[in-house]
Amino acid sequence: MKFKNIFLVALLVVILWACNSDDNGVTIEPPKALSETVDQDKDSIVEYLETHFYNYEEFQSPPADFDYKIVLGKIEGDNADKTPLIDMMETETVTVRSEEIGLSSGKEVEHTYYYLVARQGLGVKSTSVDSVYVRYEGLLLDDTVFGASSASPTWFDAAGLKAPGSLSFGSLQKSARGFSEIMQYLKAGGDPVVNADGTFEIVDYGVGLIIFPSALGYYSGNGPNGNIPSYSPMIFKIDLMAVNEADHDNDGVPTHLEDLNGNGYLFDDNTDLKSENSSTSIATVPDYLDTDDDNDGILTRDEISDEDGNIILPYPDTDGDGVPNYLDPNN
Ligand SMILES: [Ca+2]
Ligand SMILES: [Ca+2]
Ligand SMILES: [Ca+2]
Ligand SMILES: [Ca+2]
Repeated sequence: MKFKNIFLVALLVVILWACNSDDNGVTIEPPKALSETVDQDKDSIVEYLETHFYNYEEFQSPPADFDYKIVLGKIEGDNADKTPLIDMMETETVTVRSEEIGLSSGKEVEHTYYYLVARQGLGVKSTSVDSVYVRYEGLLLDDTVFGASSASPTWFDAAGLKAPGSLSFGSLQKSARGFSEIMQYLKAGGDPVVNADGTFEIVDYGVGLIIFPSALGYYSGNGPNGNIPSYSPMIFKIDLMAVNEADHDNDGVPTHLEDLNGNGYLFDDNTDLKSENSSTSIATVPDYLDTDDDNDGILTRDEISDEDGNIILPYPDTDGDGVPNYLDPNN
């Protein structure tokens, strides 16, 4: 319960801060409706996909010195006969709730993103909610690069990047949700290769590209560096070097298994939502951050462990109703 309390205090601080910031004399325009931006974004993304290609020939028949970097180009001139991205990318649809972008209208709007696996990778498969070690480059649809990792990869919390709200969710910084979605289609690199000088490198890592609408990005916001125009669809090139399975609340249930409805989104899985809503608290805690998922007063970890602290698999279900004890307040 201690973790939950800390989390609630953090959220309260954020909300108070948010209220204050409305008070500085600047008129804050309400964000546009999702139904307005979704079609605009789709049109501009499709136009991009019809007029651009990537260096698929190099990925198909890699030259000896190929660096496995995705290069995007326009279909014109010498490249007029290239196959456009629209014929090479896969699509997936996710639901965006208006609350996630700071609107309280209770709308849910389907959004489509486009992705491409240029190289699968030879290591472990990722999910879109684990800890990922990546290199990236982010672009706008006018091909401007707005940000990139250095040559060295960076660890990201793919789950936290999907946090809703225009500010943040608890201590989680709101980021581009679409950035995390590509991870589930890629695998990490193989075992690191140790060089003669003792340094090591990761080879055979996954390489992917994702293009998504602004509601999966910063929407009406401008990104962490303030250099992204409002309502920008975004493009990310991703090298997935390594993956660590996450258990954010350390309750013994891996984070990807706390996505109970299996939609890759963790903020709509909250087993004890009813009791959290009926408490005096203003905040709710999704399962992946909740150490007592069913709020029966027994920690999740204690409900899935034996006397020696080992996790019991499958998770115990004493009354055999198909709901494991840690999600069953009656058990
Ligand atoms: Ca979910
Ligand atoms: Ca909860
Ligand atoms: Ca939990
Ligand atoms: Ca419990």
